[in-house]
Amino acid sequence: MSKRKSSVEGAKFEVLFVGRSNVGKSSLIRELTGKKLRVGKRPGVTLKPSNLRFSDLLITDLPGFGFMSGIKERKQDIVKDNIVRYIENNADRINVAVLVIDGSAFMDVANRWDARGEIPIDVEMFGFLNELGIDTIVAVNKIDKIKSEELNLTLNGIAQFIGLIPPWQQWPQTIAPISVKKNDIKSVKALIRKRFHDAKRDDLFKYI
Ligand SMILES: Nc1nc2c(ncn2[C@@H]2O[C@H](COP(=O)(O)OP(=O)(O)O)[C@@H](O)[C@H]2O)c(=O)[nH]1
Ligand SMILES: [Mg+2]
Repeated sequence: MSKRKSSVEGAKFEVLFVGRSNVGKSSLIRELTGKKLRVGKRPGVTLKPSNLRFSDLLITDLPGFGFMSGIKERKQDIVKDNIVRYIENNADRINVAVLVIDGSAFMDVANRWDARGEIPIDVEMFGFLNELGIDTIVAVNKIDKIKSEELNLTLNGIAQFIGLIPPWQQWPQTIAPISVKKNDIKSVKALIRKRFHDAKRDDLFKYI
């Protein structure tokens, strides 16, 4: 049987989006590229990465990891294994990863895990990407849900958790507070473009 030509064939520059389910990955990709990605009926049920292709630019949306209500633990483990395998197998081609987190929920969730002596899954993922030498941007989404007087405190807490010494403003190449809902994504867009520019690929600006 003939196989459909792979959407990753010939890709030279990959931007990878990763994060828990429901943090806004697909919404962010849609807002950045103007292209709608395949979206599952139920959040997090997709097991496989979905791709967008623009010339030799590959944009990958990984399935959401972590706890998903109504989805069996066994399936969550499969998703996590698939994600880890995908990143390991493609680390050489991935120029930049965008770890999307829900800024409005992160501190509560992370503190709960921390209190149990566990490493929060977002923190684990950031460390994993770093270990593989993958340049990573942390897009802190849903800041519209954070009270303005608490924003700096929250961003400092997130920085601290992922091992970046606060204040968060010391890490302008890494931490990008955004609100896809409010259409405020310029910080992450600028950071992705910076990676294009550093790779002498300003021609990719027309896609993101
Ligand atoms: N309040 C708020 N909601 C958002 C924001 N971005 C995405 N959402 C909502 O979060 C939910 C999950 O978004 P989705 O893109 O499907 O997340 P994914 O599972 O990570 O791909 C949807 O209901 C979005 O409308 C944001 O910046 N603020
Ligand atoms: Mg999605």
